[in-house]
Amino acid sequence: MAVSASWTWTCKSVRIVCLVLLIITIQVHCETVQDELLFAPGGQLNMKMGQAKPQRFLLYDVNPGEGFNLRRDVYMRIANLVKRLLEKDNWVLVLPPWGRLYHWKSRNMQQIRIPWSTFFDVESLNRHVPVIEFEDYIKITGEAAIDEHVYLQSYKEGWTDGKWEERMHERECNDQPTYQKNGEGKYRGWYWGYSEAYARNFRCLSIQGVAGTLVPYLTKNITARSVMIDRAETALHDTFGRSLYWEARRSLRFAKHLRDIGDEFRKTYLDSTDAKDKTPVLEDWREMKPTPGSAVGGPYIAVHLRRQDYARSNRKEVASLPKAATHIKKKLKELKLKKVFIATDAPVSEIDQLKVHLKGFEVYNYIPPRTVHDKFMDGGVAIIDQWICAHARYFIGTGQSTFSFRIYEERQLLGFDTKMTYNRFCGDGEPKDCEPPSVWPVVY
Ligand code: GFB
Repeated sequence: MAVSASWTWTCKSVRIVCLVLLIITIQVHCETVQDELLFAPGGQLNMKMGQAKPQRFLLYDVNPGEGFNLRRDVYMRIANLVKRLLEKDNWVLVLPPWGRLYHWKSRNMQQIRIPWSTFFDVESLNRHVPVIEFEDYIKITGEAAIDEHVYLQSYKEGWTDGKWEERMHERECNDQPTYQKNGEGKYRGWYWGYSEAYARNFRCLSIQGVAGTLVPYLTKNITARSVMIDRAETALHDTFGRSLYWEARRSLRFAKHLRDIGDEFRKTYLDSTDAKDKTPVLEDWREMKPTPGSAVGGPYIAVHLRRQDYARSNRKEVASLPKAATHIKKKLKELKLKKVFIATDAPVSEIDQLKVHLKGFEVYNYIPPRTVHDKFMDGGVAIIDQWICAHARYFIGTGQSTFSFRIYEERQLLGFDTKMTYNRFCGDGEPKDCEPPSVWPVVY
């Protein structure tokens, strides 16, 4: 690295500043070199500087039927699996592109091959475990190929003597796999919409246990460079509710561009800003540790009213629109508020009905401009809704909905009191004092 003479001379009078600048420059340079070595494309085994272990890649996918917010939960299980694997080898988590979700119904756009950066802050994820997008994986390894595709499944015979115990065995596949070997010996099937992608090998693994059960399997039984864990939801959380669980959750931040849109809506319609609401967001999640109850929230109630398949299947947790409206009005009066923000997957006709029931109050819902919807799609709009809900003074969710669960967590991470957060509508099939959602306090 060349440091010019004139630059050094100019710095004479400000030696300390120069020294600091020099150290920073060298550090940045070294980090860049390290990154280049770690992620150099070409397919050869790359070594991390000062580390003799080869680079390995963990990919994963989830049951196609699962929704956006359960998938976020599965991410946490896998991220913490990688955390444990890093104690043994030099692993990187490859983020499975988003798409083809049952609930993402907008048909005027192609919702596949979506990188995580569209929805989440990838730099924040990286502060917990090393992650890369699938597109980067292709660039680094030279092709969209996976060495080992491991399909998790349950035990055909069920639990041993009706008893649950942790266990794991390679077995014949319970069902005919949708991934099939072609004439070239490549396993083809759905790899997030990348038709060129394939696996070199495919096996089924019966498992009953937490994600960490896979550590010996991935370090001893399989030594391939890249491994994909499919149906990853089969493996449970290692540390549910404990500090490592929360670290993974805290790192799973919404993308800044989506938060900004939500913030603009709060400011324009709901008289809500971070300064007034006492909900500051620090750049690095590791430095955020708000005191529970420190957040005040904007002067509005937010609700998440899950409809669509929930309402159609007559789940007992679903409140009818008049019943939900009665609950909202009662709370608005109690908290002396006028505004309610409604996040919902309901059709416009149902939202209009709800507005009629809430006459006399100010009812808001987020309708994305065409440009926002085209760019960030149904997933992005869902996140904007969640972000606005996360900043309300009081929140009411829908029982059993993972969409609501993620809002409960988000509010805790912003410093809201659990009483202002862990609330839900009682369904028509439930008593008036139905059981509230379970509280999982953040552990730092
Ligand atoms: O997120 P999610 O897994 O939550 O699935 P549940 C619901 C999806 O519906 C979201 C849309 O990801 C959104 O695309 N959606 C729901 C919403 N509520 C809202 C909302 O308030 N605003 C916006 N913009 N979109 C589970 C599913 O859903 O329900 C399972 O994961 C299954 O696959 C089960 O269908 C019955 O946990 O509520």
